[in-house]
Amino acid sequence: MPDLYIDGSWTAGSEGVTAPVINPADGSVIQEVDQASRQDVERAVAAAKAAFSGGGWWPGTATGERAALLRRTADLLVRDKEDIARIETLDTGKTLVESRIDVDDVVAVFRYYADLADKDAGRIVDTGHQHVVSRVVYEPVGVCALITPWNYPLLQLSWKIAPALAAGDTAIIKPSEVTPLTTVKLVGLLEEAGIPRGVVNLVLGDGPTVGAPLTEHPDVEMVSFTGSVRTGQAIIRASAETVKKVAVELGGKNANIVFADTDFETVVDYALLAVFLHSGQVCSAGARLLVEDPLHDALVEELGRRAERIRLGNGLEPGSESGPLVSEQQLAKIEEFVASALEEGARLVAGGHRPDEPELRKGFFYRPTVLDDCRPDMRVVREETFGPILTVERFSTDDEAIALANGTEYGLAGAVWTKDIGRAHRVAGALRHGTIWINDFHPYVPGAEWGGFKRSGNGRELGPTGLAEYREAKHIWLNTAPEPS
Ligand code: TXE
Repeated sequence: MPDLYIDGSWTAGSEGVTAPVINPADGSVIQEVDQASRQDVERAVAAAKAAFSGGGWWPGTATGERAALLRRTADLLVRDKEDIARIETLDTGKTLVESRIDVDDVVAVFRYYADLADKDAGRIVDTGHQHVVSRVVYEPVGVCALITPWNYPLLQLSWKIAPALAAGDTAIIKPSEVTPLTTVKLVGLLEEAGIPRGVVNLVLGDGPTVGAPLTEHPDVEMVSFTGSVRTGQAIIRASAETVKKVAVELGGKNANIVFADTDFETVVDYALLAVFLHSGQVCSAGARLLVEDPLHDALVEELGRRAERIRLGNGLEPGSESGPLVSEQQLAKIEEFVASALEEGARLVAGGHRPDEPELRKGFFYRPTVLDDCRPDMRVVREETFGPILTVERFSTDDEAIALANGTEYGLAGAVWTKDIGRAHRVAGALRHGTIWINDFHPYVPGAEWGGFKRSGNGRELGPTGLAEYREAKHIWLNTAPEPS
């Protein structure tokens, strides 16, 4: 079956181009997928526009019907969970355990927005006049381009498509060219759930050929993007031409602050999970460990010991604790980051190389790495590595910890570990991050907003704000007793 979905039909690219999708665990080709041309992008935008404005029938659909469609999609995801999780693992390299959690999370996101869709119809505003009814209502924005990355292909898409459909928007989805497979599956499930023709369209391909034309198109009203800062900046610039709404999530350089009074065993487990989940390819990865002086030496030693014991392997194999990096390009980037850190004076505590096992060397694996004696001016500390690298810095006061954690261009997430709850709240209040965990790392719920301060982006996903992004507010003023003036 062809892989593009335009105007309610599965189709190959108009130029007949395909591209291989690579299994990062062994470098093999999983399958070839159809690639969209600029002409296909045009057709997809035209279909989304027609579905939005052709008689206004998709945005005009009863909210309950749109919610029912989201619920049906969630049920289909539950039905196909194992199949989808396996494909996500093949495509991204993450372990099957992680992929199953992703599918569960996606189901929860669809159900959350199904429940929220009809909860807020707007409000009545007090005008000071008895004879005037002033209403604020929410309407869909229009045609939305949803551009997603390769680390959480299915999950990131759900954060965008579920609220967009709940709001009554129509969409063109462009997944990362590196990991398109589960997105194709999800669009198939939306079709099975009964999505009307043209409401959801899927175009596959790279940024310049498929992503950029979407961000430049005058009929696209909004772009929601998750990815790198550099591409995010290009998208914001391109969107400025036609004054589109833009919501971008651009990653982070997240501090995990550990005070000396915290429970040692617990924080070891969580610090490893914080940074090495999905081999560090997580926008909220706890890649920067900040440790209070008295705990520093013991914690670093134990983290190094435990990192060396992490079992790398193909994500489909039950014994694997951590999978490969997503691509050869990411692997090369990580090798370069470690080399630069060592040159700048970091001390290698664990990892710092590709694994020795011949079968792992076929894939894009890299040993979990711990670097001590790091400083805020080092490149490995300043920039998002998006790989299995933990950098360790030390501090001796609360203010120093706060200054270190805030001393980055990013502001997505971070954590504070202490038994002193007053100190935890003080520090959490001072951090310029979109999410703060106290004595935890990584959990999220669909009902709580997600997004970044500073260069981590603008706009929010999830929660009520994640729905509001896909709506316009309209003020309707009704004078019930007009009189000649
Ligand atoms: O990202 P890109 P890449 C960070 C992470 C990673 C780095 C590079 O540090 O190492 O980015 O990854 C599409 N117009 N994050 O190069 O380029 C592209 O096809 C429109 C953090 O893969 O940002 C893909 O669908 N679209 C991040 C998507 O943008 C364009 C997750 C993301 O790709 C485009 C991923 C253009 N001009 C990477 N150029 C996070 N925030 O979690 C590319 N794209």
